[in-house]
Amino acid sequence: MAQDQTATFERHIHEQQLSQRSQAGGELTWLLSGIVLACKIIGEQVRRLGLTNQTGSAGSTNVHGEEQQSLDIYSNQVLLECLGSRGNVGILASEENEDPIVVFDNRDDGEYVVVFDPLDGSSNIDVNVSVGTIFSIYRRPESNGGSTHSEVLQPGTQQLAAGYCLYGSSTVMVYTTGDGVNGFTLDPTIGTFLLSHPNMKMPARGNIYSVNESYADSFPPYCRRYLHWLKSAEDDSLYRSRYIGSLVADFHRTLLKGGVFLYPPTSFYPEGKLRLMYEASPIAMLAEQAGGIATTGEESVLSIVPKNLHQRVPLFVGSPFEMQRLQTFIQNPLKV
Ligand code: P6P
Repeated sequence: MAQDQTATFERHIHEQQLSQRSQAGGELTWLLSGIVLACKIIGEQVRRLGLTNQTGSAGSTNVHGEEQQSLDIYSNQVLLECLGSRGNVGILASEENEDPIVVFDNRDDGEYVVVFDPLDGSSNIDVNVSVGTIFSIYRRPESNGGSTHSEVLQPGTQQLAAGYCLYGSSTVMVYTTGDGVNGFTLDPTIGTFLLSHPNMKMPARGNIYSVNESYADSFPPYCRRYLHWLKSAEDDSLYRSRYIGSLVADFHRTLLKGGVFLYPPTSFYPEGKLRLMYEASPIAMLAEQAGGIATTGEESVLSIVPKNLHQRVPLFVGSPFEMQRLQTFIQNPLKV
């Protein structure tokens, strides 16, 4: 099928804004185009990593005590610059920065809050494994006299848009503004994201489960029993295991193929490892917009009001069949 080179990401956003008759007008479109620009720049560096001086550790640690890769810092700077210069972003909050960054004090100028993980999975970058940028966009609340943090700490249900850019065998941008999920593949010959995955829907059931089984002994009992069910052939639905260790890549496969991705509580991460605001919430919005389900095992991810910017949560996300089966193990931990 000859690719329609006019089916660009920018055109799609514009048409969605028109169809949603959202008050945002072109503002959200302009903001999202800033994310597209940043991801193109980051993607170019990812593609050339072995040829640049961006490989390896930056010799520093981030707010989580995790070793920062040089490309983490570079990617963060690119997003701060591309979004900070859009003129309509009030606050930027990044996995790489301890506190949110106020771009405009005056709310009339910066009506949006953007939360992002500039390069998720970057510990894999030196071995050429797919990594990604994850973003989430909120409206900046009216002045409530509270702190900047209070303006950022909104539940996932308040997201205006969410998405990721996966730097994999191809560079794919997947996003939602609450009206379905669409995917775009970067055509490097023209430097443009073109519509390649219209109206993405997660299969009702899959045959892949994705979890780091090295921690299985410390998973909660319901989770160990669920894992046993996944691994025991039942009504011919033998599940295969796939785990990349890069959330964007593991979720993208789950979105396309169905099944389940899980990062349960462990002894090392009793609250779960993944961060609510810039990993779990945007992924949960995408999953639910595509017909999937996303929970912490106890509650819907999107309903959680964050306590702090870097709050961690467990994440179970996948097809309705596998997620409803998980629920039976949670509700009857000793019976199934
Ligand atoms: P583990 C990457 O560091 C990340 O935050 C996610 O992208 C990924 O899903 C998870 O951690 C992998 O964690 O403990 O399996 O290495």
